[in-house]
Amino acid sequence: MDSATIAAIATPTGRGGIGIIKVSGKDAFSIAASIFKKSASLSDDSRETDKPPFSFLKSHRLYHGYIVDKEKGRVLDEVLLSVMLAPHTYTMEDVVEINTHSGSVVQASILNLVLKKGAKLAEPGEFTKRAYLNGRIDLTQAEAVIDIINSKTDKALEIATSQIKGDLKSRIESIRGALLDILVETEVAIDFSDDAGEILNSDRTIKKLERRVVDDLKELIEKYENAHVFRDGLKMVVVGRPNVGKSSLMNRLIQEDRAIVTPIPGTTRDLIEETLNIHGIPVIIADTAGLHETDDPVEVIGIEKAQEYIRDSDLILFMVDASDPLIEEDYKIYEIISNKQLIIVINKSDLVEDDFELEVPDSWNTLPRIKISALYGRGLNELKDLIVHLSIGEHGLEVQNKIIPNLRHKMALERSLQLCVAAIEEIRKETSFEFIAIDIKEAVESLGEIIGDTTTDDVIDQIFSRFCIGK
Ligand SMILES: Nc1nc2c(ncn2[C@@H]2O[C@H](COP(=O)(O)OP(=O)(O)O)[C@@H](O)[C@H]2O)c(=O)[nH]1
Ligand SMILES: [Mg+2]
Repeated sequence: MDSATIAAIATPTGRGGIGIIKVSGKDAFSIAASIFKKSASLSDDSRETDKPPFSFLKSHRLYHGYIVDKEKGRVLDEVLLSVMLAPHTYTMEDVVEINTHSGSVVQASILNLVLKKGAKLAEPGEFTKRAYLNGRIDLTQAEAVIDIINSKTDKALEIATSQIKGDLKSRIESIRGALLDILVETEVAIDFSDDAGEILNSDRTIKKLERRVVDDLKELIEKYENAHVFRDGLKMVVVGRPNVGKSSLMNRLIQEDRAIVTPIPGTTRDLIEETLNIHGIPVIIADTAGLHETDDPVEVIGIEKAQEYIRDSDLILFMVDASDPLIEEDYKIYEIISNKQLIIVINKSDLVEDDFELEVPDSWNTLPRIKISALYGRGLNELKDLIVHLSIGEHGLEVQNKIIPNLRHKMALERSLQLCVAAIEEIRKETSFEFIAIDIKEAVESLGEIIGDTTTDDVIDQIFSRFCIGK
């Protein structure tokens, strides 16, 4: 691991109450001491001469004082300095945090001073990566850090905090422990092949694999299927010809269900995008400008964007107008979206009789369909229920336990499951113990990828690249 001392501004840019500059590594204390003057010692330089410059800093204390650029003889800010000695810190290294007044110039000047004293600018996620590499947290807990930051609903936060506590890690470790027991038995059976039958009783081993490994793996995979949208959210888009009421529906939903939203770089588009909280699911909903044929180059770009967005979305609300028979344009739009998961939303139901049924082609009859009035807010709860119903598994809302694997975990769980099922089959067929051991060993490794024991550097880099600088 890179042994440089790293530093970064940990708080968001812009004006605010305070800003925090984090420094981690073996030189954190000496760097801090070289730029910090404790409040009482600002006018008293005598102490510095006979003691190492940072001996007055005690671990897990907060000091009031000033950041001073000694070369320029200038005080940069009045600050609080927290000092934390390894290993009881976020990174398990020496950590200093400088609580400054917030403001981009003051923070940048202090950071530059820290860098000038020998620190290296931290990469995105590097503090958390060090916490992982130094063994304070496993990879699932590191992933939970980013999940907490990205949480847009209470439920998403609950899942993330359970994971940061290590609940998923413990589950994986316990399954892996059971597999390792079986692996040891198998390997002993290989070494003492004459007594193999006594060492490895097939019925008992199969039962152990099924009860303590396969069932648990299946349960975790099911949890992903049933409830991952609570964490990952759902991308939904409203499409339909002009004037059917797409924007009216968006506005209604935003007023009722707007979730906690933070600006996420890279999502600014020419589409209007909002995050809703529908029964705990963070739903990113977008309103498309329209999908009609046009020669206007600006509109063409908008339509291309809409099509791209449709490709990436999980669910489409296909809106039609109850008060107006379907026309060619509706069918054309349907062709573009027909391979996606759809809900046909028949809007403006206030303009027709209650028992009115819009005439639709036979092929649409199997699609979920709902009548609403965006103008009067009618049918919105039913629409939300339908959205939730379509996006979570059968038992999604009942999932009490907060351990919900993410996609990366699920793929490793599936691979591990496959190998265990194969191993059971081999034991039944009395295949050689060598083959059984290979499968079990790979199943163990696959679980190791989840917690980070056997994860490749590429995957680790990819996980930490999703972090922001200073985390
Ligand atoms: N009667 C009625 N009018 C609606 C309803 N929803 C939207 N409208 C009206 O239809 C027009 C077009 O709505 P808008 O939301 O801009 O449609 P968009 O072009 O699909 O975004 C506006 O005059 C809305 O007030 C509805 O449920 N009932
Ligand atoms: Mg509109």
